[in-house]
Amino acid sequence: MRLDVVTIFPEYLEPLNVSLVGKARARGQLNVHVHELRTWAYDRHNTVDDTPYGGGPGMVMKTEPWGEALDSVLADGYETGSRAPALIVPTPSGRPFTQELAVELSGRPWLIFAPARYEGIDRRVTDEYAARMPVYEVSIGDYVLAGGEAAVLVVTEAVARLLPGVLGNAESHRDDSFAPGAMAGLLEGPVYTKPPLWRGRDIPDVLLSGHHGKIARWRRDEALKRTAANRPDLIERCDPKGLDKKDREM
Ligand code: 6GU
Repeated sequence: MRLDVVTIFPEYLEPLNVSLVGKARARGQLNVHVHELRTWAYDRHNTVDDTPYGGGPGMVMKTEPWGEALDSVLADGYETGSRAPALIVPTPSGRPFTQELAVELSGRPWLIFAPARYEGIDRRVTDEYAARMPVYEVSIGDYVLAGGEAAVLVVTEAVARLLPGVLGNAESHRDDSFAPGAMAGLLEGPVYTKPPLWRGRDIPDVLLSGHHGKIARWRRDEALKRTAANRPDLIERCDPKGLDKKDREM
């Protein structure tokens, strides 16, 4: 997969060199290019923003630098054989970024991120590229960040770990909170490892029982309790057919 990020703060994307994403890059599973938007500014002050039409506070990112930047990134990608780009525009006004969307994006060969600072990018930029490729406006939650760069890191990590061969153990996706499967729609419950006794705290006996059926039942009950406590909205939305008799007794 090829990833391009166009930003006025390339340093903000340094974490893409680290950990899971960094390793995926080193292995050649992910081909990442970070570009400085100001490269495509056209005045001596490297201006990338201006005051909003219609008035109001804040600044709006200008059309021309974004247009030049995206055209250049697209030309480079096509020249080197990449195909089927999608543009990702992180914005608090976007659709919620979910595991389902992460799975969809992980199936695409080329993602171009356009994180904005200030009040956002002139609408004509997204309109222009939406005529040529899918454009995803995504929000990573109901709060406001100073810019979209942190969201690029979030989306990249969620997508990269789904790429074939990136996670060591393919099984590790299976029980992910939000993954489809037996625990669909439930948050993961607590986990434990050695030592068996720490500061007077032991671990639930069932985990030492060796009884796989009982362990699975216990994990499911813990997942239900945690979901009810932290995300009652997920319990409301859950398909009653996905609940067994013991679940309903919880
Ligand atoms: Cl993607 N960008 C910004 N600036 N704020 C956000 C966001 C994105 N998602 C939630 N808040």
